[in-house]
Amino acid sequence: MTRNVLLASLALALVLIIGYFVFFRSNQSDTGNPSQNPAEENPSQNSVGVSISNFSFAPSNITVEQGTKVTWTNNDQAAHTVDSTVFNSPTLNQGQSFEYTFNTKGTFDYTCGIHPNMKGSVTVR
Ligand SMILES: [Cu+2]
Repeated sequence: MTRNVLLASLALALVLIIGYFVFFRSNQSDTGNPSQNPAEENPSQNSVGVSISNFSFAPSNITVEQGTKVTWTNNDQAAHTVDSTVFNSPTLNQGQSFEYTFNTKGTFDYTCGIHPNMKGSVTVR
């Protein structure tokens, strides 16, 4: 009788141990997934947004890694452009965007072609 109870206890312990390892392994594969996510997040880290609002670029001066795509979005009712010696946007009406990928290191100053007092820069390192 006590031997049967002992065997039942051992069987239960065995089931719990197996269950623990199955659970532990499934958790390990779960923790494996987040390590894949940073690689998937890298492309998004290589894109930066600049808002055009209140007749200014925000942020006006940014520093990005080589290969970063910068997207300017006009949030003003007034039309603006993004003009430099290496890139020129079309006229951006409210809600429209312009993007440029910076593959060359250096500092690129730009202005709005319609409002020359609006200034910004992108430093690529
Ligand atoms: Cu403007």
